[in-house]
Amino acid sequence: MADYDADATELLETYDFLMKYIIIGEAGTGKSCLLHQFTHNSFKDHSQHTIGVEFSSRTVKLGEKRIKLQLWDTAGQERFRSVTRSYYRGAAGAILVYDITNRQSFQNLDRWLTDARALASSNLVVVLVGNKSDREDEREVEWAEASRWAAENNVHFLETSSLTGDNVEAPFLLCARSVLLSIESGSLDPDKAGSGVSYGDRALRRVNSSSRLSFGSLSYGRRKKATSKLRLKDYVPGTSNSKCC
Ligand SMILES: Nc1nc2c(ncn2[C@@H]2O[C@H](COP(=O)(O)OP(=O)(O)O)[C@@H](O)[C@H]2O)c(=O)[nH]1
Ligand SMILES: [Mg+2]
Repeated sequence: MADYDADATELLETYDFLMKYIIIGEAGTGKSCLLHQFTHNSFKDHSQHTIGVEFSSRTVKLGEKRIKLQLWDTAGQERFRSVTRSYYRGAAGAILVYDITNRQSFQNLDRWLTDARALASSNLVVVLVGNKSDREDEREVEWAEASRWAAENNVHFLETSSLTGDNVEAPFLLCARSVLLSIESGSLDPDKAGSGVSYGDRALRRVNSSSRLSFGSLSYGRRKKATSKLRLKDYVPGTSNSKCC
């Protein structure tokens, strides 16, 4: 009975956009725990090494838009690289994770970013995440240094703790917001194959029932140039604990 109810909910779920994200970075940085916090709202105890790639999803709301995120959690170990890289294709967003208590996981970021940019969507939005912010005493990578690297490489940056749940929603929402802004500005077309984002059934239903419709400042049928910012009243980055550029 419980399964039946779950299926019914899934069938009724509607969304405006579907976005593909990859979660990448060295093994042990907390990628699987970060995803688990985001999708289950709890810390994943006894997290095992990810074998190849694992899939999960969550629908979020940004302003009036519902966005279904397809989340591909990849193994960080070298032996899985060729498998995991094949999942990069067509990703709209990449959550690039390092461990603030492990300098090596930060030093290897260049390689991860190069791979992602080479293989994913050409409009790929990257959010750098310094995880394990709860272990301040063991910190090996300063916030300022990571922030500089992020600015030099044109990626967003923030710190999180998958253990306490601090800031874990921010990277996913920040990424979705950037992708939406790219759509709004016309630089990303969801109808184009490989863009990593597509219109959801909610959008299609609205298109069918109206010749001209609009999602806030995003309009369909006829693409108009953006004149106003998306209204993102449900997400306010830069709360007391969020460090984000
Ligand atoms: N203190 C602390 N430990 C964490 C955090 N996130 C993950 N861990 C631990 O780090 C280890 C690796 O986590 P996991 O999610 O499997 O890393 P992955 O290989 O990147 O997927 C596990 O022992 C987790 O319990 C965090 O935010 N804080
Ligand atoms: Mg993992």
